[in-house]
Amino acid sequence: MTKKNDIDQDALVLTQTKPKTKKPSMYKVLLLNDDFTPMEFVVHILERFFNIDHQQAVSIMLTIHQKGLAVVGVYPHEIAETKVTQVMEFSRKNQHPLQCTMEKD
Ligand code: TYC
Repeated sequence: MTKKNDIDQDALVLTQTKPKTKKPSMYKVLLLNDDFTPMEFVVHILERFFNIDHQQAVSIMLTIHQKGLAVVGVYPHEIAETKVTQVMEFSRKNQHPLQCTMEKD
């Protein structure tokens, strides 16, 4: 075949090697302060749903208590949504007004 045809095939290979995946957008999960949820309940939430050790959970809970809120994890959209749902459901069942939200990182 001609030289011209060889060049066309090289161009096709380059097109096919373009990356087909991209990193998912990440979302911050935030826990909000309130005047009623017991401190120990918030510590338990951080340990149970965010896999944070006891000492660090106490520290983060106190940060929320003092500053009003804290980021407690950063996850892809579906995982962040699951965390928010789990926290809201568990808080509601225990009759605490604890609020958990997510926002794009
Ligand atoms: N402010 C609550 C209290 O004094 C404790 C608390 C901490 C509540 C963190 C919510 O996300 C929270 N009992």
